[in-house]
Amino acid sequence: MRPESIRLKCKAWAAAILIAGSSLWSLSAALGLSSAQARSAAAGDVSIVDFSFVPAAITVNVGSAVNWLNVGVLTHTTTSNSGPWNSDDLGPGSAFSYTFVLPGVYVYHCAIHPAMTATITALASVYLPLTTR
Ligand SMILES: [Cu+2]
Repeated sequence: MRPESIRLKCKAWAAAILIAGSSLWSLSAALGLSSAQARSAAAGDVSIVDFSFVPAAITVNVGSAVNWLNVGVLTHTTTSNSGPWNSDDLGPGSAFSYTFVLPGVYVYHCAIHPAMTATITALASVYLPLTTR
């Protein structure tokens, strides 16, 4: 075999490996996005500790409920700044749940302690169709 044809074969293999590598990268990027969404959909729980919501910022998918549980010793509320929900008073051990129907960034607070604020981001559902070409 002439050295010229060996060199051409190497180039062809290098190109094939490059193409295979980049498709694998796109596939894992797509799968990475789906698993991030699965995690965020499950992260719908907020603890009301005295004087803070923990975590202070969470992301859920539209259609998911967020569950607040007052684990502190004082009474608090979870009250949306823009109106969709208001728990009224939640004594120690009380819980409240709200299901997000519209995407958006929702800021909320405690009506008793207005300095307690937090944010929920509700994402529209995203479908990643798998196609065969
Ligand atoms: Cu409070």
